[in-house]
Amino acid sequence: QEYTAVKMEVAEWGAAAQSASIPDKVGGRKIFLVAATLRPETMYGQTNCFVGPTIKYGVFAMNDKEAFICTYRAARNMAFQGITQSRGEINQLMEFDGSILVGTRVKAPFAIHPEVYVLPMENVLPTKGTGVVTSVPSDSPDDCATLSDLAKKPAFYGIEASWAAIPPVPVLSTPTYGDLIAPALIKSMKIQSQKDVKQLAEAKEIAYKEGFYNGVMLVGEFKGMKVEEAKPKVRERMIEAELAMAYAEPEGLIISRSA
Ligand code: ZZB
Repeated sequence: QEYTAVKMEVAEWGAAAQSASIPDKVGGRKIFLVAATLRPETMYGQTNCFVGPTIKYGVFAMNDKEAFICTYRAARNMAFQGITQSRGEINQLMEFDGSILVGTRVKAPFAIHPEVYVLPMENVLPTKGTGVVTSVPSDSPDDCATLSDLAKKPAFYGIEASWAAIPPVPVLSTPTYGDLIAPALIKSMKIQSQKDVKQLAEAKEIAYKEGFYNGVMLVGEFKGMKVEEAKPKVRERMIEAELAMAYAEPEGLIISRSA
């Protein structure tokens, strides 16, 4: 899979990170949560960022100026994809559980909400992407369902209610589902929570296909353009701005490099 890895710079650590004395910079390096996405064109609609509270994350030096927060597995992949200063070198500076990151505010590249909160998600897979997921509830049924769980029981999830109360931002429109495809699917498929994984997988398939083949951009530089065309352009813009980079999972890397 060829992902876009989006750099979300830490703007302010949450209470848990502050009590754990996580520094603002490590060895002079800025710190970024790095989220792997297949939908760069939806980044305008980010409302928060998700981590798995029980997943282990590291802080990895990429070069003298930047450190990334992601899983060890992702850092190792990055080390072989020209993202670290020297090939194959993994320089881990810290390690903690995702729960430490909850409540931190991060910068969300290209988003209409320039800063968003890090929140917990039960279904984050440690074996996919970077283990950090940027959340777009307008177009991702998983994100939409998780946010509604969090909004219902903020104390249970250890968050402030307001962090999960940001309404989905319309990013693209499809003829069948309108401006907010994920909430529309959640409603029509009667999905109750993030635990409804089977229906959510089905809803995700529909949202991917509808958005890609029939979607038209509602916001941003490529407003009015078909999603199919806008997608690589938004990605290119983010990469040019050094707010993102290409990131592939191992199988994909080998195939794309030898092809
Ligand atoms: C933002 C976004 C906006 C995403 C959207 C999807 C959608 P897939 O298809 O299963 O490969 N993701 C990334 N890493 C993880 C992880 N470790 N655990 C759980 N979810 C993860 O999934 C790729 C998508 O799953 C990624 O793209 C990311 O969410 C999430 F509007 O980033 B996406 C219809 C989906 N729409």
